[in-house]
Amino acid sequence: MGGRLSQLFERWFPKAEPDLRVGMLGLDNAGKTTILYQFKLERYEDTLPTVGFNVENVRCGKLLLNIWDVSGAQPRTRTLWQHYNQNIRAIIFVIDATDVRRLPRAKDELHWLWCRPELATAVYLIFANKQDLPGALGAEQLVPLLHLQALSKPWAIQECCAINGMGLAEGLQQLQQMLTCSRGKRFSVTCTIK
Ligand SMILES: Nc1nc2c(ncn2[C@@H]2O[C@H](COP(=O)(O)OP(=O)(O)OP(=O)(O)O)[C@@H](O)[C@H]2O)c(=O)[nH]1
Ligand SMILES: [Mg+2]
Repeated sequence: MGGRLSQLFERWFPKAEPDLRVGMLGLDNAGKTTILYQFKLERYEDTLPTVGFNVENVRCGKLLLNIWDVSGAQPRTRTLWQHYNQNIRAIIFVIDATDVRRLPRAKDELHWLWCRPELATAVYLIFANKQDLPGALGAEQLVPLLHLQALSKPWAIQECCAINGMGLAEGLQQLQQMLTCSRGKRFSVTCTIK
Protein backbone atom coordinates (compact mmCIF):
# COMPACT_ATOMS: atom_id res chain seq x y z
CA MET A 1 0.00 0.00 0.00
CA GLY A 2 2.76 2.39 1.08
CA GLY A 3 4.64 1.52 -2.12
CA ARG A 4 1.64 2.28 -4.34
CA LEU A 5 0.99 5.53 -2.52
CA SER A 6 4.60 6.67 -2.95
CA GLN A 7 4.45 5.66 -6.65
CA LEU A 8 1.35 7.81 -7.08
CA PHE A 9 2.99 10.66 -5.17
CA GLU A 10 6.06 10.52 -7.40
CA ARG A 11 3.84 10.56 -10.52
CA TRP A 12 1.97 13.64 -9.30
CA PHE A 13 5.01 15.42 -7.88
CA PRO A 14 8.04 14.22 -9.86
CA LYS A 15 11.43 15.00 -8.34
CA ALA A 16 13.24 17.76 -10.21
CA GLU A 17 16.00 16.19 -12.29
CA PRO A 18 19.09 18.33 -12.72
CA ASP A 19 19.39 19.72 -16.24
CA LEU A 20 23.14 20.05 -16.47
CA ARG A 21 26.23 18.64 -14.85
CA VAL A 22 28.86 21.17 -13.82
CA GLY A 23 32.41 20.52 -12.59
CA MET A 24 33.81 22.96 -10.01
CA LEU A 25 37.58 22.81 -10.01
CA GLY A 26 40.65 24.82 -9.00
CA LEU A 27 43.65 24.46 -6.74
CA ASP A 28 43.21 23.42 -3.10
CA ASN A 29 42.22 26.25 -0.74
CA ALA A 30 40.76 28.32 -3.62
CA GLY A 31 37.30 28.45 -1.98
CA LYS A 32 35.30 25.93 -4.06
CA THR A 33 33.45 24.28 -1.16
CA THR A 34 32.76 27.66 0.48
CA ILE A 35 31.17 28.78 -2.81
CA LEU A 36 29.12 25.56 -3.03
CA TYR A 37 27.79 26.15 0.51
CA GLN A 38 26.90 29.73 -0.41
CA PHE A 39 25.02 28.47 -3.49
CA LYS A 40 23.17 25.85 -1.45
CA LEU A 41 22.66 27.46 1.97
CA GLU A 42 23.11 31.16 1.14
CA ARG A 43 25.43 31.60 4.10
CA TYR A 44 29.08 31.12 5.03
CA GLU A 45 30.01 27.71 6.43
CA ASP A 46 33.39 26.60 7.73
CA THR A 47 35.04 24.01 5.50
CA LEU A 48 37.68 21.29 5.71
CA PRO A 49 39.85 20.37 2.71
CA THR A 50 37.69 18.19 0.47
CA VAL A 51 38.64 14.55 0.11
CA GLY A 52 37.05 13.30 -3.11
CA PHE A 53 34.10 15.50 -4.00
CA ASN A 54 30.85 17.11 -2.82
CA VAL A 55 27.79 17.08 -5.09
CA GLU A 56 24.81 19.43 -4.84
CA ASN A 57 21.91 20.51 -7.05
CA VAL A 58 21.79 24.28 -7.37
CA ARG A 59 19.13 26.38 -9.09
CA CYS A 60 20.49 28.79 -11.70
CA GLY A 61 17.59 30.77 -13.17
CA LYS A 62 15.50 28.23 -15.06
CA LEU A 63 18.27 25.61 -14.94
CA LEU A 64 18.92 23.07 -12.21
CA LEU A 65 22.68 22.48 -12.04
CA ASN A 66 24.25 19.33 -10.66
CA ILE A 67 27.53 20.75 -9.31
CA TRP A 68 30.51 18.51 -8.57
CA ASP A 69 32.98 20.24 -6.22
CA VAL A 70 36.22 18.33 -6.57
CA SER A 71 39.23 18.24 -4.24
CA GLY A 72 41.90 20.60 -5.54
CA ALA A 73 44.72 18.56 -4.03
CA GLN A 74 47.02 17.29 -6.79
CA PRO A 75 47.29 14.66 -8.19
CA ARG A 76 43.92 13.73 -6.70
CA THR A 77 41.93 16.03 -9.01
CA ARG A 78 43.20 14.38 -12.16
CA THR A 79 42.89 10.86 -10.71
CA LEU A 80 39.26 11.55 -9.80
CA TRP A 81 38.54 13.11 -13.19
CA GLN A 82 37.52 9.84 -14.88
CA HIS A 83 34.76 9.32 -12.26
CA TYR A 84 32.81 12.50 -12.94
CA ASN A 85 33.88 13.76 -16.37
CA GLN A 86 30.87 12.42 -18.29
CA ASN A 87 28.35 14.91 -19.71
CA ILE A 88 29.88 17.96 -18.08
CA ARG A 89 28.41 21.06 -19.76
CA ALA A 90 30.21 23.70 -17.74
CA ILE A 91 33.30 24.23 -15.64
CA ILE A 92 33.36 26.62 -12.71
CA PHE A 93 37.06 27.26 -12.12
CA VAL A 94 37.88 28.94 -8.81
CA ILE A 95 41.03 31.01 -8.34
CA ASP A 96 42.37 32.30 -5.03
CA ALA A 97 43.11 35.79 -6.37
CA THR A 98 45.62 36.41 -3.55
CA ASP A 99 47.66 33.29 -4.30
CA VAL A 100 49.93 34.94 -6.87
CA ARG A 101 52.72 32.41 -6.34
CA ARG A 102 50.54 29.48 -7.47
CA LEU A 103 48.83 31.33 -10.32
CA PRO A 104 50.95 29.59 -13.01
CA ARG A 105 49.83 26.23 -11.58
CA ALA A 106 46.21 27.33 -11.58
CA LYS A 107 46.62 28.44 -15.21
CA ASP A 108 48.10 25.03 -16.12
CA GLU A 109 45.14 23.25 -14.50
CA LEU A 110 42.70 25.44 -16.41
CA HIS A 111 44.50 24.84 -19.71
CA TRP A 112 44.58 21.09 -19.00
CA LEU A 113 40.79 21.20 -18.73
CA TRP A 114 40.41 23.22 -21.95
CA CYS A 115 42.26 20.50 -23.84
CA ARG A 116 40.07 17.64 -22.59
CA PRO A 117 38.15 16.20 -25.56
CA GLU A 118 35.17 15.36 -23.31
CA LEU A 119 34.84 19.11 -22.55
CA ALA A 120 34.83 20.19 -26.20
CA THR A 121 31.42 21.88 -25.85
CA ALA A 122 31.72 23.05 -22.24
CA VAL A 123 31.53 26.70 -21.15
CA TYR A 124 33.82 28.19 -18.51
CA LEU A 125 33.06 30.45 -15.57
CA ILE A 126 36.13 31.61 -13.66
CA PHE A 127 35.64 33.00 -10.16
CA ALA A 128 38.41 35.34 -8.99
CA ASN A 129 37.75 34.62 -5.31
CA LYS A 130 38.89 36.22 -2.00
CA GLN A 131 38.38 39.79 -3.21
CA ASP A 132 37.93 40.81 0.44
CA LEU A 133 41.65 40.22 1.10
CA PRO A 134 44.36 42.82 0.47
CA GLY A 135 46.43 42.12 -2.64
CA ALA A 136 43.70 40.18 -4.44
CA LEU A 137 44.16 40.45 -8.21
CA GLY A 138 41.17 41.78 -10.11
CA ALA A 139 39.52 40.03 -13.05
CA GLU A 140 41.12 42.45 -15.49
CA GLN A 141 44.61 41.56 -14.21
CA LEU A 142 43.85 37.84 -14.31
CA VAL A 143 42.74 37.75 -17.97
CA PRO A 144 46.31 37.94 -19.41
CA LEU A 145 47.87 35.96 -16.54
CA LEU A 146 45.52 33.03 -17.19
CA HIS A 147 45.83 33.45 -20.98
CA LEU A 148 42.06 33.67 -21.25
CA GLN A 149 42.22 35.52 -24.58
CA ALA A 150 43.55 32.32 -26.14
CA LEU A 151 40.35 30.44 -25.26
CA SER A 152 38.09 29.87 -28.24
CA LYS A 153 35.21 28.71 -26.05
CA PRO A 154 32.63 30.72 -24.13
CA TRP A 155 34.08 32.02 -20.87
CA ALA A 156 33.43 34.66 -18.25
CA ILE A 157 35.50 35.80 -15.31
CA GLN A 158 33.81 37.17 -12.21
CA GLU A 159 35.33 38.70 -9.08
CA CYS A 160 33.81 37.31 -5.90
CA CYS A 161 34.08 36.79 -2.16
CA ALA A 162 32.76 33.44 -1.00
CA ILE A 163 32.70 34.62 2.63
CA ASN A 164 29.98 37.24 2.08
CA GLY A 165 28.66 35.93 -1.24
CA MET A 166 29.58 39.03 -3.29
CA GLY A 167 29.68 38.31 -7.03
CA LEU A 168 28.36 34.73 -6.82
CA ALA A 169 24.86 35.46 -8.15
CA GLU A 170 26.37 37.52 -10.98
CA GLY A 171 28.64 34.58 -11.83
CA LEU A 172 25.69 32.19 -11.99
CA GLN A 173 23.88 34.65 -14.24
CA GLN A 174 26.87 34.67 -16.59
CA LEU A 175 26.88 30.88 -16.56
CA GLN A 176 23.21 30.70 -17.40
CA GLN A 177 23.67 33.09 -20.32
CA MET A 178 26.59 31.09 -21.71
CA LEU A 179 24.72 27.79 -21.34
CA THR A 180 21.60 29.13 -22.98
CA CYS A 181 23.67 30.63 -25.77
CA SER A 182 25.70 27.49 -26.45
CA ARG A 183 22.53 25.39 -26.64
CA GLY A 184 21.69 27.39 -29.76
CA LYS A 185 25.21 26.59 -31.02
CA ARG A 186 26.22 30.26 -30.85
CA PHE A 187 29.51 30.51 -29.06
CA SER A 188 30.58 33.89 -27.81
CA VAL A 189 33.36 35.17 -25.62
CA THR A 190 32.15 37.06 -22.56
CA CYS A 191 34.33 38.83 -20.06
CA THR A 192 32.58 40.33 -17.07
CA ILE A 193 34.85 42.61 -15.14
CA LYS A 194 33.44 44.51 -12.17
N1 LIG B 1 39.04 35.70 3.15
C1 LIG B 1 38.44 34.76 2.39
N2 LIG B 1 38.58 33.48 2.68
C2 LIG B 1 37.94 32.56 1.90
C3 LIG B 1 37.13 32.93 0.81
N3 LIG B 1 36.65 31.81 0.24
C4 LIG B 1 37.12 30.78 0.93
N4 LIG B 1 37.91 31.23 1.95
C5 LIG B 1 38.63 30.41 2.94
O1 LIG B 1 39.61 29.65 2.24
C6 LIG B 1 39.78 28.38 2.88
C7 LIG B 1 39.60 27.26 1.87
O2 LIG B 1 38.25 27.24 1.42
P1 LIG B 1 37.58 25.93 0.78
O3 LIG B 1 36.24 26.31 0.30
O4 LIG B 1 37.66 24.78 1.73
O5 LIG B 1 38.58 25.65 -0.42
P2 LIG B 1 38.53 24.48 -1.51
O6 LIG B 1 38.82 25.11 -2.82
O7 LIG B 1 37.24 23.73 -1.40
O8 LIG B 1 39.77 23.58 -1.09
P3 LIG B 1 39.97 21.97 -1.33
O9 LIG B 1 38.74 21.27 -0.84
O10 LIG B 1 41.18 21.64 -0.51
O11 LIG B 1 40.20 21.76 -2.80
C8 LIG B 1 38.76 28.34 4.02
O12 LIG B 1 39.43 28.71 5.22
C9 LIG B 1 37.73 29.40 3.63
O13 LIG B 1 37.08 29.98 4.75
C10 LIG B 1 36.99 34.33 0.51
O14 LIG B 1 36.32 34.77 -0.42
N5 LIG B 1 37.67 35.19 1.34
MG1 LIG C 1 36.78 21.81 -0.92
